[in-house]
Amino acid sequence: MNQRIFSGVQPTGNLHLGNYLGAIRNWVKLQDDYECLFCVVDLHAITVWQEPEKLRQSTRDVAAALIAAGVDPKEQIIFNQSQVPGHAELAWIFNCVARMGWLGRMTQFKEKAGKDRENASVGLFAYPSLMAADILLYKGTHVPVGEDQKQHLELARDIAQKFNNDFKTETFPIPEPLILGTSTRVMSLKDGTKKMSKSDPSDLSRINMTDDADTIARKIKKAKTDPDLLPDTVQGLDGRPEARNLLGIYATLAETTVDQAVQTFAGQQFSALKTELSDVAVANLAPIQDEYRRLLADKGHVDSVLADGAERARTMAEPVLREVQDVIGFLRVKLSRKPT
Ligand code: AQP
Repeated sequence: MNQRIFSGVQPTGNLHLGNYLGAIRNWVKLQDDYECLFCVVDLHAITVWQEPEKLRQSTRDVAAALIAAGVDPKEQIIFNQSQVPGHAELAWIFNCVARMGWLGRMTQFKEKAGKDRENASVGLFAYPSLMAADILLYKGTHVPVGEDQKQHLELARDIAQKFNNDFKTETFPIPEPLILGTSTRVMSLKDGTKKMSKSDPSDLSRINMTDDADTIARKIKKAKTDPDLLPDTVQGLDGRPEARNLLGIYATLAETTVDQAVQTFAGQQFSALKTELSDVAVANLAPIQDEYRRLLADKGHVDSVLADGAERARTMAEPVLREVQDVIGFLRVKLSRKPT
């Protein structure tokens, strides 16, 4: 069987350097070795409130950013999740396979729902069932996951296994995590212990993929530091989350190791690192931004890429859904009218 990857990104706002270095940049590399589905996961996004017009725009923006970063929409499939109804359909079936206790243990739900759990959407609770459906709808064999998504992938594996056991079938592969050595966890510029996030209320906490050179330089200049000079060993970064974060981002962008970056800036002030970091961030992002603007200016282009992707994804999903329906015992009736 082909090795098939499913990856998703939520259209919940501006993509930032964390999304790029932690995910998108790696996806671009994966397309050489795997058959990939890259999905703008709008069904996941609505587990918390989204303004309809912004959601539509963010969906286009995220798709454009993926293409601008180097995902090839002809070779791979780029689509938005809501346009392939099989995701929601299989997620429902998986809601009936997953156990309350399994979902109740998910730390992301606890974090995102916070103290106001009673007020969280049912969708936020059931989010991991949808994530399992995203992968298994295409019999995905591998999922590139960051630390924060490991628990959800475990759950997807448990769901696949329970489905296969309950129905005595081998319908679903048990998807494997693809831990990428190159992936980086990028932390907030305002707090080195919190991850850089689209939903952080402070725009100064993140570098958006669309920030211009001046904005990038200003945000890095304002980034939180500590009063000491930069250390001369990696061990010297212990207990210094901001220094670790800035050096980590620098190392990833400059395609070097953290060890090497520490050597480069040993004993220097943060300002020296910040200047270099701004330059390397701009050098990495500028070509992507040019292409991104060009794609969005070409009215209708991104929508046509998404339409093509959705059609191809539907074609792949249909036989899997039919197989699942047969296994479960749903009576499949012949429709005289083609569904839209
Ligand atoms: N700070 C980060 N460092 C490294 N990787 C990150 N990712 C997100 N933030 C960082 C990775 O980006 C991919 C897409 O993420 P997502 O948009 O689906 O959701 P998220 O992880 O919840 O990202 P945000 O920015 O924190 O969004 P909000 O604020 O809406 O929740 C994933 O592979 C993720 O690991």
